Amino acid sequence: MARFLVLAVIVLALLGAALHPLLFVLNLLPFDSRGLTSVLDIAKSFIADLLAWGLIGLIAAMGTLVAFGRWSRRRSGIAKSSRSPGAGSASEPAQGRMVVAITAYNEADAITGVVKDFSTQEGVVKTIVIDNNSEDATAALARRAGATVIQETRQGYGYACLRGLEEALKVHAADVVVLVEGDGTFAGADLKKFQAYITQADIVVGTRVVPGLVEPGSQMDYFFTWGNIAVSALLRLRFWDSQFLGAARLSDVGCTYRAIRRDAVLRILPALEVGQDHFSPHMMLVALDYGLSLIEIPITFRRRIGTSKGASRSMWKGLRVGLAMMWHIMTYQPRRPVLDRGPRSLAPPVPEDVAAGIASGRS
Ligand SMILES: Nc1nc2c(ncn2[C@@H]2O[C@H](COP(=O)(O)OP(=O)(O)OP(=O)(O)O)[C@@H](O)[C@H]2O)c(=O)[nH]1
Ligand SMILES: [Mg+2]
Repeated sequence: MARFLVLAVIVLALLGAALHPLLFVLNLLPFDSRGLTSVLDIAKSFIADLLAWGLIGLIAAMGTLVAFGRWSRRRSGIAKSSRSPGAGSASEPAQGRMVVAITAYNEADAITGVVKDFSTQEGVVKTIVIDNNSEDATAALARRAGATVIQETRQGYGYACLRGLEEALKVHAADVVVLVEGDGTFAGADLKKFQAYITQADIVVGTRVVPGLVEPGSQMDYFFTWGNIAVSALLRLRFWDSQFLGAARLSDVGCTYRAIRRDAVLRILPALEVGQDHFSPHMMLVALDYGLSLIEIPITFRRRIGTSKGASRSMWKGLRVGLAMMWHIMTYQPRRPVLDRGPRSLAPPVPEDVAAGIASGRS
């Protein structure tokens, strides 16, 4: 309900904004357009009034929610609360032993450096390269650099990621699966950040829209930065949470660099089905649908080595991928089996001594 309300507000605001230049142009026309302009003027005022009253209503509703939240918290008493953070957690905190799955399609220029960078990081037990029908020396170079190379013949970024997840599950020594691209855009050193946060969530995804962490000349220009922020907002609307403005705090839906707990991969893998370029938001949708906890962390993002095969091949391709993502988010049908609908998994349980401290009022 809240989701549709917000969408309606966005559409009305866009419509209202479009009426201004339209009326301006109509007034300049050499023929008499007074009939039409007066109707449009009324529509413009109506939308402005509606939005103004909507804003006042929103502020009133927010005030009520804040007051009600405070009142009910005081009434029930936090110390008596039986629900500690993580009560619904589906899994044990991960130990941080990682298998890294690298997707690669004609990445001969970059793959040696990427494999060496990731395989030498602390906690990495295995590095796999998913070779997606490369015609260059990607596979041979990856093997020589020390990776296990798997051939995925179904062409597509999503198929390469899916195969990466499947192959990673075969590595039983690892309890965390990391997905990454073979184009040199991501840094192995950032694995430490994923390792730190994967103890607190089922899935940790990188965000590339953090000022200061994005190398000039990388894929993240104005178009991709704003586009990812806008599509993330749509995804937050799709899985809405009134308090946090979305079930996950997301700003970048297209980042491949992500860590997933092994048990979380086992849960969502059967439901993952997108083989093309909009796989990344698809995986987020399925994860949120299945009640997994998903957090986003800032990562460094570098200029790619070699030529692009994805969204940044051209403006047109970027637009097509963006529209496919938006369409998928809007039309996604929840697929979590009814029997699986347990509580949303949160952070790992609070240690008993800390919980006892909270209960006795110690901070
Ligand atoms: N686009 C695309 N990428 C594939 C495919 N198979 C494997 N990949 C790999 O998946 C990753 C994503 O493709 P990229 O070309 O980096 O696309 P992008 O990240 O949107 O844009 P840039 O990094 O700026 O080029 C790369 O590591 C590719 O080598 C495929 O069929 N299509
Ligand atoms: Mg890339």
